[in-house]
Amino acid sequence: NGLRVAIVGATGMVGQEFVKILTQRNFPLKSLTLLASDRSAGKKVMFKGEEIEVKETSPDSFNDIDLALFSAGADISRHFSPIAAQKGVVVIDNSAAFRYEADVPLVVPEVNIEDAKNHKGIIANPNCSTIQMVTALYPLHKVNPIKRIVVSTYQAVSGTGSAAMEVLTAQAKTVLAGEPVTPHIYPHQIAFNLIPEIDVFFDTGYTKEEWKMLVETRKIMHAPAIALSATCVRVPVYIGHSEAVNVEFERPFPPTEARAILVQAPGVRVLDDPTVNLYPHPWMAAGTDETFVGRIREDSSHPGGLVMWIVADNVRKGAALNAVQIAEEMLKRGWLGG
Ligand code: A2P
Ligand code: 11C
Repeated sequence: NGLRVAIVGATGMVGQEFVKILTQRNFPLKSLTLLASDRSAGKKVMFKGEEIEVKETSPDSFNDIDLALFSAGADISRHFSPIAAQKGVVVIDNSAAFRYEADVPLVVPEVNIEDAKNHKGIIANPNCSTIQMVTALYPLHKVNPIKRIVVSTYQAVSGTGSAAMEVLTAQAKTVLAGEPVTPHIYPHQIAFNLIPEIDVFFDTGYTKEEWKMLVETRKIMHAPAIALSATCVRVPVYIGHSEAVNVEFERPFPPTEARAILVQAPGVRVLDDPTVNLYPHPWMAAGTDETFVGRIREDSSHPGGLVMWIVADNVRKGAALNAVQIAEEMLKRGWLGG
């Protein structure tokens, strides 16, 4: 027993987190295949005290596989996911390639694991900023439907990949040395700065990252009428996305009631005591599995509205962990393997 699992993009940031999480959670494995580009073929990765050799991804890579976790970019997903699915592999894809297709479930286990049951071979893992927001908001939405969300994000450079983390370090050293920075990866300097641009701009003036938060939230929560306006900002933080979220419900929602619901909510941890400076922040959330919520208070501009601050590790809950949790929940329900 156990599954034959392949990781596509195993040398990348999310890919390496997949390997770590499968170990940490003792995921039931029959075999683990690590796939990347031809550049990485032959590299060795340690897994539970054993060396596994990375192989180049090819159609044949998926011949004896039950589950493939993809995080090698949308182009690789677009090319290889249908090939894998055709061979009977269940694909959980971390890219945006298939998220918005009607017959591809977009899943956050705490919200809509039931959607995964009717997959046609490919299940999509949502964008990191959406995952943590819906994890925290869905328990509230269930008891008092959300009408409108206004959210501002503070997103870590790891969302861009490992090269962007190196750019932040290099630029910080350059600034501290009093030298001028030449922007790289981002259109402006990211060290000691912030950049209100994530992904491409649309004609509406919103970026694709901001659009994703709207479209994905509606799809995951099965709430097509929710209105949402996002401003997504890159900040000089290595790991951990933060979000200031302003939510309007159908009925007034006293903060004490919301706090009591969130304390019980799966995957959520409330850290909210201003008297002792207790609230989540990215440095403490990095390396953890929960979605943290703090600063829960009534919206002073809208009676009955709530304001809160949501933080999670974007590489774990925002990517690799959420995908592994989908697989775990499907296994539990007998929807995967066997
Ligand atoms: P490689 O290391 O061989 O380039 P990140 O998100 O950190 O940038 O990582 C991207 C991941 O996608 C890496 O594991 C990378 O492998 C992988 N990748 C890039 N191009 C391809 C490709 N053509 N086929 C398979 N994997 C790829
Ligand atoms: C970021 N949210 O922080 C992005 C990374 O659609 O999966 C993930 C992009 C995506 O830059």
